[in-house]
Amino acid sequence: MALLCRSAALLCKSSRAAPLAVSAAHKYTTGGVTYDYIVVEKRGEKQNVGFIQLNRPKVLNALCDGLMLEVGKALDAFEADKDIGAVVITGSDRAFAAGADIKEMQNRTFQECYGGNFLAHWNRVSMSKKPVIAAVNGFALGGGCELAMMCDIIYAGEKAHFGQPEILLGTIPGAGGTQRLTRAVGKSLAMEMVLTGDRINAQEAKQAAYELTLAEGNRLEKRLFHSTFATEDRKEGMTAFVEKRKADFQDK
Ligand code: CO8
Repeated sequence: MALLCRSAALLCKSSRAAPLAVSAAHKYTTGGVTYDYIVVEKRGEKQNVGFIQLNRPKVLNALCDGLMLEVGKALDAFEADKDIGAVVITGSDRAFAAGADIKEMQNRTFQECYGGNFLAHWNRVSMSKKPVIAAVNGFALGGGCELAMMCDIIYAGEKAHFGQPEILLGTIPGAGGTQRLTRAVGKSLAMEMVLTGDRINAQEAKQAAYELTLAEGNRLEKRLFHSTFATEDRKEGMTAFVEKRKADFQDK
C-alpha cells in the first residue's frame, strides 16, 4: 500500500510539473468507455495507478452532473481492475475544481432538488474501496474542496487554495463541506471559512490540519492540570479555600 501511494504521489508531482495538454473538445476513450469531461488513464511504471484528470478548463473544472457521473464510472472501472492499487484525481495548475457548476444549478427549484435527491451520487468518491489521492493545485472551492476532502489523501501544490464560498451564492456546502472541513481544519477555522467564504492556502491548510484533535487536546489538558500540582500557587489556592481566606498568589 505504501509503495502504491508513493508511486501515486510521484505521479502527482510529475503531473504538476508537466500538466497534460488536454482539450475540452476532445473525448477520451479508456476500456471501451468514452469520457467527455475527464481524462482517464492507467499510469506509473507498473501501470497500477488509476489517473483521473478533471477536464473542463474553460470553466475552471466546474463540476457539472455529467462530470461527476463520469468520475463515478472511472472509479467503478478502477475498482474492478485488479492491477490498480490506488487512484489519483487531479485538475490543472489553475484549478482543481471551482465548485459545482453554478450555471447548471442556477434555475433548479426546491422540488427538483429535494424530490430528486440532487447530486446524491457525488458521494461515490468517498465510498471507493481503493485509496484515492487528490492532487490539488489552484482553486479547490465549494464542491471542489469537498471533492478533495472525500479523497483519502490530499497533496496540495503551492498554488492551491481551499474554500467553501457557497455563502456568497446564498447557499451552503452540500457535499460534506461542513462535516469534513470541521474534521480537517478544526471547528473554529471551518466555521470562519463557511460563514465568510474566505479561502486558505496550502500552507494554512497544512498548519490547521496539525492542530490538536479533541482526544489529543483532552490528553494535553490533563497533563497540564497535573503540572499545576508542581506550583506553589496551586497549593496556596486550595489551602486558602479550605482555610476560608483569600488566596495570596505569588505567581510561583
Ligand atoms: N460554475 C460554473 N462556472 C464557473 C464556476 C462554477 N463554479 N467557477 C468558474 N466558472 C466559470 C466562470 O463563469 C467563467 O466562465 P466565462 O468565461 O464563461 O464567464 C470561467 O469559469 C472563468 O472564471 P472567472 O472569469 O470567474 O475566473 P477568475 O479567475 O476571475 O475567478 C474564481 C476565479 C474565483 C474561482 C471565480 O470563478 C469564482 O468565484 N467561481 C465560483 C466559485 C464558487 O462559488 N464555487 C462554489 C460553487 S457552489 C458549490 O460548489 C456547491 C456544492 C454543492 C454540492 C452538493 C452535492 C449534493
